[in-house]
Amino acid sequence: MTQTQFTPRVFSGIKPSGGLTLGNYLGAIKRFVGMQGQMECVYCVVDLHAITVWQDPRELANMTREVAAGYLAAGLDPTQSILFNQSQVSAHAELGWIFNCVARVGWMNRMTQFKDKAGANAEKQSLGLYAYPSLMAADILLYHATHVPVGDDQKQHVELTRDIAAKFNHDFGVDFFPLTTPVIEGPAMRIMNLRDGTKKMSKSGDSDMERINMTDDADKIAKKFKKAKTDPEPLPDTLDGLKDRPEARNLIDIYAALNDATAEATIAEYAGAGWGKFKPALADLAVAKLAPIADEMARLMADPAEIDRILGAGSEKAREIADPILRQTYDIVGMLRS
Ligand code: AQP
Repeated sequence: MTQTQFTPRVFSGIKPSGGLTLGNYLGAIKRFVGMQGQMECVYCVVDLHAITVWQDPRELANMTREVAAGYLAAGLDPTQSILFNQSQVSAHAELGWIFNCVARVGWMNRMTQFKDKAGANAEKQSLGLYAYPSLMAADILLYHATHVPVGDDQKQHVELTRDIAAKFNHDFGVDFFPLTTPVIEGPAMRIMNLRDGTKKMSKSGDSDMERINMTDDADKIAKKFKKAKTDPEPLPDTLDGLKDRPEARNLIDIYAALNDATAEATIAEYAGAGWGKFKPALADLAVAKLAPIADEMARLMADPAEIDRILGAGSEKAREIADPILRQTYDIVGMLRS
């Protein structure tokens, strides 16, 4: 069956589970801002996802504001895009429940992120952490979003979103939810940990030295890149030469993404250079790009009431799209509404 043409719309989100990292910036925020103006964009601070692992209630609201400040400081315009936090739009949780009843346990068992995060302690994890991909499907499909820009780590979850949409449409004999396209492109789709190039850079990683935070100052950024794990070899002249050098490849990808260049052009520019030349150049570039954003985040965070106002206004706009889609979903499923 060919699908209805859905109006192009972007949805994506970031969880307020810690300070924003360079991975969040390059893999998500910078690209979200780049899509603004191309089609309608809905961007969310997904606080319901954050509590799938323990969050201190005294910190959560502030972390939510900080993620919002990161979006705004990087160039997101709340008059052009919808910016809000998930828990202010209850339709997310409601559609999430419907999708818990559509998704199959076998599908969830295949989600590699749960296995990575839960490790040997799966039995002790929250049910929310296990089920979160179906809430993520609800986040996306509640807006009939056609495009979802994400980092590579979220690809499997967007594919699951398509499976949930297809099963819902099939089970109820409708053509109601779009088959969303994941938008995963550019050199920064998986920024790796600075101390171990085989692990993703994460907000909640053990050591602060393994990540660049969006709020790090110039000294910290320089120190972290200086201490970043590398190998004794100079840079080769093509990307093929970086095949078994994950840490080196990661630093090239970071440079390329910050510089709006390709990894190929970056390796050609630094062919033959040693780390003594490349790392300071990378640190200077990162400071030049991140410092103005960090300054703007600090300015915004000094006025939390204004951030709350922006998120409140964004939530109203989000509800205008989400509520009718939820109501139609209830009708399709057969829920009685008096
Ligand atoms: N290292 C990364 N490289 C590229 N993209 C990344 N993203 C996250 N880390 C990287 C992208 O940022 C968006 C928001 O992700 P999230 O914070 O909601 O969830 P996450 O991927 O689980 O992020 P973290 O930093 O690893 O959080 P914690 O440690 O709390 O679990 C997504 O588009 C993601 O792809």
